[in-house]
Amino acid sequence: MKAKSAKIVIPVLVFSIIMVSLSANAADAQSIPEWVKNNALWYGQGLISEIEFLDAIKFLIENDILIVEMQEPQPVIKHASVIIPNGNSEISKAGFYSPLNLQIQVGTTVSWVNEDSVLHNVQSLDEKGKVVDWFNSPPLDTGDVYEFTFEEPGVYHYYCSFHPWRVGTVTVE
Ligand SMILES: [Cu+2]
Repeated sequence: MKAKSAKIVIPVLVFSIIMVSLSANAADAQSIPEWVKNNALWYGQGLISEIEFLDAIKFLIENDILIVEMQEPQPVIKHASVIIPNGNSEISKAGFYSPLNLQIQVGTTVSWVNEDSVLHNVQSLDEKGKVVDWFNSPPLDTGDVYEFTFEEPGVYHYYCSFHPWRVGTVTVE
């Protein structure tokens, strides 16, 4: 008894999927062959096997009559960059880290990119402005990149030990 009711439910379910697809792809409405329509009926009546019935569905998918849209999960952005721009070595009202306060989610990898013509580094600072070994780059030449992944929320400050007036912030939420 149980098997019989399942047999009826499946064609109804499949046909409702086909209807949804057809409403979105009206141009394909005529392209469902009669034998496919009959297959569903016959399957519901127990005249053909499940494999034969599913073959009809497979036919619809393979011939792009039934469009199955796969939705890829949106990747969470887990990468961000800080540019060390030209003029960053100077004591000036320009040439700041860009962005000066980077806001990211936990688990984000940050790349510091030295786009200046001068060597820089990235040294993490504690709340008293003392260098701590949370994230510390070697000297970065022009074009060099230093990466660090932030796994804990917090407000992180850093500076360049060659140009200590340049202080930046990474806020991790
Ligand atoms: Cu520097």
